Amino acid sequence: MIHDGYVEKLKREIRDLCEKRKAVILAHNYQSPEVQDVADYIGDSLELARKAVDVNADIIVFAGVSFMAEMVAVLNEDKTVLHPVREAGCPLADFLDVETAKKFREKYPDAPFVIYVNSYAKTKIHADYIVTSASALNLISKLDADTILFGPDKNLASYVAKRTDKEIIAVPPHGYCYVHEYLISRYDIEKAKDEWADAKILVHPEVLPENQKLADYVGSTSQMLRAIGELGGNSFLLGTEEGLSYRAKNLYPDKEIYPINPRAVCIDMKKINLLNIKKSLETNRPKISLEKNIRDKVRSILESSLEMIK
Ligand code: CIZ
Ligand code: SF4
Repeated sequence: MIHDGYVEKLKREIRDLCEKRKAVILAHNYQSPEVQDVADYIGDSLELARKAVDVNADIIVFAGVSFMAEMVAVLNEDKTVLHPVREAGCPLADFLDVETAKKFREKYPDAPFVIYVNSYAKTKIHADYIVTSASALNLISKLDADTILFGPDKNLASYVAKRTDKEIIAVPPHGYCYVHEYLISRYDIEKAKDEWADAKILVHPEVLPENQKLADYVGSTSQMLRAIGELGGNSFLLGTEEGLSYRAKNLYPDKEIYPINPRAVCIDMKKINLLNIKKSLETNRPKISLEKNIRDKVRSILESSLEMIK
């Protein structure tokens, strides 16, 4: 049987390896409790990519999915970026391939193309701007254009469209994250409301638009964490991947915080575990490597996008 002794031993071995190899572990908000516990920093994709620039380390171990590890590599040319499970991808990112991006660009040559960070570097280079769910609305509101191409999440596209006077064309029209679309369903939200009548409901903009309406607050993971502190009240239900609740509870130990659906699990996020983090540190692989022209292009798009939302 796997028991606490095993987990604690792995954590100690990982921390020793980090010290020996001058490595830091960055973990996404959706990682499991034990991975969050062993990490040096926890955050959303952009917070982690920026953190990696500041840290004094030779090696970054990235606990999250591959498009996020790519973003860390884009901003950290001089560091080795290890991603313990190469196959930890993102089914939402898979909706937007290079061919689809090119096809929409040809059809709407005058529309700026804003791409969600949940996409792969080889597709990002065909976009004009890169956003996260925390920055999409802010950046798009500032664009001097009436029609905007946005992908790959149709629900985030709808969230932005409702809050601007611009026409947002979803690229492709049907892209979604299965965790947010199917596992934070109307049923899950109504059931949670029934059980926790006084709790505030916070959901991610990747949930269906009609379900966003059932919430007290809609925002990205970093925005939800901030909102818990700002909204008032003592109990909160989080409508996103269940890992965020562990992080939120650590940040707000005095508040009651639960996932709307404890079974809202992203399989790819959870492919990362203590054993494969340890192995990655021991073997120095798998390494993220991006072609120089792709890395430079993504960095330039990202930097101009960050400049716009300052
Ligand atoms: O940008 C991120 O980290 C993702 C995928 C979600 C979020 O809302 O933070
Ligand atoms: Fe992709 Fe959804 Fe998993 Fe995030 S939770 S990595 S969007 S599949």
